[in-house]
Amino acid sequence: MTKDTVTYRFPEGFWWGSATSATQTEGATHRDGKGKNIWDHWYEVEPSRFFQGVGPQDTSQFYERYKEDIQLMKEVGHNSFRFSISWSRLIPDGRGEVNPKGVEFYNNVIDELLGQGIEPFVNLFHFDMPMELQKIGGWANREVVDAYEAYAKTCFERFGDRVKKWFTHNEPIVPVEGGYLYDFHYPNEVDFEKAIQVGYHTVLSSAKAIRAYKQLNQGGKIGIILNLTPSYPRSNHPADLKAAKIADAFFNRSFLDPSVKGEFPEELVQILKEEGFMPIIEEEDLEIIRQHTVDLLGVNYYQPRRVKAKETLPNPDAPFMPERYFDHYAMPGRKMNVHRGWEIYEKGIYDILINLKEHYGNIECFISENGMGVEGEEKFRDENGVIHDDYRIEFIQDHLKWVHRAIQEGSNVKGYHLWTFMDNWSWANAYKNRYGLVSVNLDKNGERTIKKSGKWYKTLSENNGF
Ligand code: BGP
Repeated sequence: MTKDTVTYRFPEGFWWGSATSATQTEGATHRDGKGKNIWDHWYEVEPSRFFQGVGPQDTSQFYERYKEDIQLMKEVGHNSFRFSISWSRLIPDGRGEVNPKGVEFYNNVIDELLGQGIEPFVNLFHFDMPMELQKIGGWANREVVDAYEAYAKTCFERFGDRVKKWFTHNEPIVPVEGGYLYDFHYPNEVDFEKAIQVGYHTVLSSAKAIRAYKQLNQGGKIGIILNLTPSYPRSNHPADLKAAKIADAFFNRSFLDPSVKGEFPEELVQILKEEGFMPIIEEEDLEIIRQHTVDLLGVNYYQPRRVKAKETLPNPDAPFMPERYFDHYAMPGRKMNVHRGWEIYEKGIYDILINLKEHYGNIECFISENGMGVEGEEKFRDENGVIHDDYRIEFIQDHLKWVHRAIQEGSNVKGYHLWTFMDNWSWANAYKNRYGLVSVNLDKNGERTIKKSGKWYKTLSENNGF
């Protein structure tokens, strides 16, 4: 591909890169003073919940191999890269003493990235509550909001001279869903009332971190990363439309509205009031949330949400769930990522961007995750060790075409980060599905090899399009 053959060209300075998280890549879970987080703990008490019994200590060894990995990032054309700081590596008990080895590690990573011309995008919380704080209730306890604010401040003070793009949370709704509604994260509770309090405290913590950042005047930007799942009604029937609207309020606007507009969606507040689930809110909270909205929004997009009106009356004795107001359904004949069980609907990415343009003041944003997890990629490895993942290239292109179109129509989208740079450990799914541009061969002590998609990604970034 030469510059002349580029059909989809992106604006000058577009951010090309990928995203990872600490728990999914670092390993070294018990080394150099790191404290335990909920993943270390959950694995200790219930290893059978993890695919093939593989836990977070066996991730891709980024802690030891970060130099080699950052070199590879350069080779696959990254000009930016998002990682998260492990709260329990930096502050082992979640509050109190800072771990000098943790500071040293993140300093090294940041300096190495900058030395390679790759801008660090740093996220403060990616599902990894320090265990000492989980013991007092995690996000359900307001004290944890204060602990998080202090942790965020520590990060800005230590690293903010070089890091100019900060994110308070990644997909804050996921710990709510996983930990307090649908049982796929520790502490595995099913408790709607607590889920709402947890979600509310997370929103508040984000606003407080933004406030702390602005007070330091470090001249960078701070945002949040949200997984947005556009909510499509089955039909134009008013009952289906209403169902989709409520699902949107629960799963998208619950975090999007306070983060960008500084207020919670009225539809959601109404339901919580009617059902008696309003969280405990202290006097000055709503003003803090109103005043400290994000500069920049990260959008993670994997799949749409197909919604229809409920066809049967909800069982009044079942625990309260958002699904009391709607049902999900799978649209027959849709393209699927069969490995993950997710519908592939490329236009969803465009619909999100246009919605942000039209209803959220065209906030500056970027695609902070999008990607394809595939099981059994080893069978595509050739004799030189390269995995031929043409489906991944196609997946990225198909989404980028819609991003490109949104730009033509005035979207303020500044970049695209793939999930993910190298194959990593994916929570309870461990190494089941591979997402990387670079493969990690577990049979060869984690040997890295750039996949076909990684080589293609380099040309994408060099040509600023395809
Ligand atoms: C997002 C998370 C990532 C990552 C990705 C892929 O929700 O931010 O941490 O894991 O999804 O999903 P999974 O690993 O569940 O296949």
